[in-house]
Amino acid sequence: MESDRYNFKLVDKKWQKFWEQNKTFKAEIKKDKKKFYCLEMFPYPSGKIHMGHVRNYTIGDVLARYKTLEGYNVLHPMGWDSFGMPAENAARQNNLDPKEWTEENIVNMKSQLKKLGLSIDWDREISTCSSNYYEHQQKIFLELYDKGLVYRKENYVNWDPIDQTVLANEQVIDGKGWRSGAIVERKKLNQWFFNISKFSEVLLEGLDELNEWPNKVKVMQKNWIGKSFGSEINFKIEGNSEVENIKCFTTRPDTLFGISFLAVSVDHPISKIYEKNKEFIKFKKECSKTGTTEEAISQAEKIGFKTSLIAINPLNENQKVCVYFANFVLMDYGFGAVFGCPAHDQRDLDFALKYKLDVIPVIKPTNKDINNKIEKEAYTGPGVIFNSQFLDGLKAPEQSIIETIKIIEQKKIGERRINFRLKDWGVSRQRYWGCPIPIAYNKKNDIVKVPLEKLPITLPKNINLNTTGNPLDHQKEWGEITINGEQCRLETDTLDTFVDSSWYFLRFCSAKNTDDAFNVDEANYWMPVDQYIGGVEHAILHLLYSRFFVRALNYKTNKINTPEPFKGLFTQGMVCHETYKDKNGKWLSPEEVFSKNNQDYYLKENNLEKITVGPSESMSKSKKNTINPQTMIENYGADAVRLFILSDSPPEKDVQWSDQGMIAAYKFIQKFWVLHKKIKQKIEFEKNNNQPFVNEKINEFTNQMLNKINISLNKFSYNVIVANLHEIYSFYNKTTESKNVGNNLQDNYIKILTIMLPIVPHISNECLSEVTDKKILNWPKVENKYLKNKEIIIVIQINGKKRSLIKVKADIEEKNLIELAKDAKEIKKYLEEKIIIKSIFIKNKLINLIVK
Ligand code: ANZ
Repeated sequence: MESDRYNFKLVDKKWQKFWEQNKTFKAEIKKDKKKFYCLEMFPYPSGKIHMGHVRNYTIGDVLARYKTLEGYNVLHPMGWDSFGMPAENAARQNNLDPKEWTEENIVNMKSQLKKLGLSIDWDREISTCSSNYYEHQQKIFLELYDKGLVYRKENYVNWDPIDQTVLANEQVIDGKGWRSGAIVERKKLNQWFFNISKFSEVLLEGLDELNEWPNKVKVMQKNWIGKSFGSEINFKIEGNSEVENIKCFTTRPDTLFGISFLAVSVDHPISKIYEKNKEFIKFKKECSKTGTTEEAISQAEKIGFKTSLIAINPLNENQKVCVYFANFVLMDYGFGAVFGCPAHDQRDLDFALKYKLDVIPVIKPTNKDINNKIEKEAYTGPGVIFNSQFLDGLKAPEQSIIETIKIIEQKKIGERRINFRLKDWGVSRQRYWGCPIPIAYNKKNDIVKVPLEKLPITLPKNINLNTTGNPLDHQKEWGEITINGEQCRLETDTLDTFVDSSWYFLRFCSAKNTDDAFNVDEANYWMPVDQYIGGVEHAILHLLYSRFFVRALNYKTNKINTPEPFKGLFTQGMVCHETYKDKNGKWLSPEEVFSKNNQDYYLKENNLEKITVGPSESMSKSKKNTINPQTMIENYGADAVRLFILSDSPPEKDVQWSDQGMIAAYKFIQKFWVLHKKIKQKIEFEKNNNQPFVNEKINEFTNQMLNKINISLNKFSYNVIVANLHEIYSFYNKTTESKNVGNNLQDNYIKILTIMLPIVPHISNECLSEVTDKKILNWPKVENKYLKNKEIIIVIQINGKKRSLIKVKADIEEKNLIELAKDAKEIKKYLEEKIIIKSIFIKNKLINLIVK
């Protein structure tokens, strides 16, 4: 190694090789040690790492390295969420094999991640598209099927009639297929489902235990599970002998006297009566343009189809209303039917205004300033019930809902009911590049489980992906399977990739196990994940599915000791960059533009053309505002990139990419190397110093710094630690200016380098190797005696007599101490109607207040 110039390329390579060859980060069960399982989000192998990965994995790496130094037995694994649409699309466009494309990407991304110097146990690497992984997933599927947690049912899907495929809700744009542009149809298809709704209540209750999760994520999950308390109400129907009753679910039974219509979903069983009605068929088609998400439905214009049926208010037989089919009523919530109370529900009001139906207010606002008259806005606030016969006078909602339900139950026209919004998870995808579902159908079309010895069902190779619909439907030979002597056809749907990521954290515990998905003892040693780190975009689906999966695996056969897979969750912010557009509004990448003054930007290839600079936004390929991590690592070294990505913003907030910031981080590393050389010389000098002395200032600074960094590490305030590194530099730089520094320099410097290790591991290791022979380093312990801010006890005297003792921060100033003394219970009585005329203060010991 060159001695005076810091060559990050050599240093980075040296340490990365060292870590790899010595398998430094290999995790093994050590029962005598406390374990720590650190996990970051499962990357999709798109080909190149992006800055979001750099930030996510650097944050996780700091923690994993810190915990290792603290003496924990750390598991810090990495794998690839490698099934999914992009591989299939890329393969289709470029006539490639999705497997080859994916595997090549994995090789690239892995080498990029290694260059960041992550403390990963690569021996546990997994990839979901490998049959070593999905074989176990197929077994799990069958296990859940046997437990009754997997079923097949007909369900409505978005159907693209040109591509002959099911589209996810996000793939339907303005009612059209994103690729074909065809008008999307609602089609009933047989689909596979996981019975997640069975766990609604426990998934909701479990959130209370997750006290190391951000509250916002818990709120999002809570809303997604959506527990509603209300009542079912049975309405008698007139007008058609085939329909006697319609049941509705309501959270506001207390508004029943405000009813002006009853609405049902177009898929409600009563739609049978209208099956052949041309107008109804047209209406149903119109409704199918809305898409199937609740959001899409709530935003769409409310439309209805009036039937000849009449519903009777069960609390007031004289009140009769028309029954409509309406596009805003979902079939898979409650009973697929609602009673409309336009005065107190906005959707109902929109509908009533359109079809000129009555608006009958039944809640009088308690706040007199609010107008009782309903025009364009429904009143949903508190009040008192009126216009409602025997319910009049009840306080809404706290009294009125409960009281109305009691009456409904007495009259036997309905009963209380809890509903959950959470729906069963549809896992069927009509795609090639996913985990095959281990199910077949016999000639009678019965479901037949593929026997375990025939697993894994692997995907056929070298097939034509440029087909309409699911490519697997065209693989006749692949689809043939004999089960128990019977000719069967394999299921051609593959599993949603969210299934792959719902149990990968268990697989990491036993990544090499060939017999089982995971070994129960190993899972119970490592689980739960102590700290999970990732983007907030996974707040609902991925995290909820994983929470469901552990419960489903434990269902009937308790295996895993903890039902919650992720004990701590940290959601990091985005990496943002300014956006640039040329005069035609075309996005430009940062590499295509330049600036002389950081204000005006020009096109590089033609420096006359001024560029429009847009706001800083989260880096995305579509806006071309990305920075390639690999280039940065090559230009500035891994430590500088890590340092920069952690600086400026707390990890939970967005961080702005800036070239100056990147350069500053690079300069810091270089500067530190120069300091290191100086310190090294001083250490040598002190060894031969015949007038040795202990420099207390170094002890004090180092211990205080260590204490601060400990606090920041435990709060994820990594940006503060980066600022602390600058303080460390300044202090040590100044201290080493004196001729005699103190013979405690070496010990303290080793401590400093050790606490820098998690953030900038390459340079810290290199410096450490030059000042110590120790191979195993431990996180240094704070020596409390050097902490200024430790708490001390101070005597309070009044007119020279000891009256109380108070605990305060060391080095408290006189005026602050007087204020605290005045507030102390035992002192107050001596100060009543007195004034303090003088105080005698002995720092960190005593204060004597002279009063008159
Ligand atoms: C009458 C009523 C009056 C309602 C009122 C609200 C306010 P949450 O809280 O989300 O559970 N609803 C019931 N089933 C429905 C379905 N299948 N599709 C669409 N809407 C449905 O919402 C419960 C409310 O959503 C229920 O209470 C019902 O409207 C509607 F002043 O009943 B309500």
